[in-house]
Amino acid sequence: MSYAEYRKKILGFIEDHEKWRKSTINMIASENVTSPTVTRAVASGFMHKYAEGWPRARYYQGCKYVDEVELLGVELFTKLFKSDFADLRPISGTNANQAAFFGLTNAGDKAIVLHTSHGGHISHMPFGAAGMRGLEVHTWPFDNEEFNIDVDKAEKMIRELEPKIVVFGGSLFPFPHPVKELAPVAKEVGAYVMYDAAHVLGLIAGGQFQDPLREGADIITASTHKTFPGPQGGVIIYKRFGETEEIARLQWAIFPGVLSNHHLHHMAGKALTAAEMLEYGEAYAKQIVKNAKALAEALAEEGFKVIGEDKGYTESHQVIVDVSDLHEAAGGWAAPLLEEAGIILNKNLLPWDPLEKVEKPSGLRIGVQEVTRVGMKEDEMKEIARFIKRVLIDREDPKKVEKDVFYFRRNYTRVYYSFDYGLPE
Ligand code: DSN
Repeated sequence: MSYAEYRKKILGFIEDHEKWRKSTINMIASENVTSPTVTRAVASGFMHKYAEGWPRARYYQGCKYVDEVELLGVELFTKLFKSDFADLRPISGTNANQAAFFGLTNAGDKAIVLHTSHGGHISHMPFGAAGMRGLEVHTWPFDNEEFNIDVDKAEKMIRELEPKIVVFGGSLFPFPHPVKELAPVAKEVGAYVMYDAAHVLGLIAGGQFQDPLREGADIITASTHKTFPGPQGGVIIYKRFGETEEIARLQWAIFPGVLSNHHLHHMAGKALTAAEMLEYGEAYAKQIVKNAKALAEALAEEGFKVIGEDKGYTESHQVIVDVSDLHEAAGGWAAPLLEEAGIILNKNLLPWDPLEKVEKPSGLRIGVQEVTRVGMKEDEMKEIARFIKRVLIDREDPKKVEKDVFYFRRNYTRVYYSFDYGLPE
């Protein structure tokens, strides 16, 4: 193949991907779509620039416009999250977590985090960023019935272990974590309280989940592309949580600790997304939660075992379904079959699954933040539940369902809750 043919092929795959994504129902709980405005920022000349360091105190020349954007971005984020500071430099959620662990702890310190099998993120684990920092990682006691951290046992654990840091938040996250109950206990033993808001940052921005900084968290780390509908990236948001030296140490951990140059085009995209969320975030987050509840109810009516019935199924963007009764390979069977039908979501371990079931876990994790952003509401959630039933319960040919998904999906071509298109009707 000539290099020109490589070019043609690569550009062709990108086009195919974009066309395909617009013809499918994307329900990966950790993804979203950016508005045309934000997409423009990411495809801008900011991608060709080095900055390093703080606005107006850079290690590189030529940053006069970049600096203005970053300062506006910091202003928008601190307003949105009512924080004292926001650092837009981390290039991913994991990068933000890495910086937080290096900035707040020393090797050998103890941490309490949510286990991945209970929905925690890999970067919190011994084999992830926390382990790379050399932390002694302990995991929160988990109440399967409540689908949440067990507060009484956790309180005891904090007092016994006296950790240096406790971490809330995770990837399977239907209900708010008990921050206001446990943060005071963590403070008693001198621990930092970190909240990984990667999944729920947009819900927090819209005032529809919990408010970690008001509930006792010192620092929020997050990615910027899930319910917060920005470009891929990370952010660290905090109040003045300690002495100037402690804050300086965190800032040092971000730069030059875990990154040199941040991605300036993504930084600009994050800044613009924060403006979108200040304008439309409340409406967006409200509709996400309404849609998640509507989808959960519709799936339960169609005969699925949806987690959390006695608690209203979910308070976030996530709906969790146990499909272990439907097939021996459970989620490992259901997720690829749904992909054939144009419905894209993840298989997921449920808290009671043994780790060996990682390829055939009991659960499906379904996120409604993207379908909400393209303008879908409660009625469309019922339609999506019917598509899922046709594939997984009625065992219809997924290719037949895919055709109907295609015709359904093509009505949703705009990215709402944005300055480009405003609110959906
Ligand atoms: N693990 C990813 C997810 O929740 O999908 C995020 O890093």
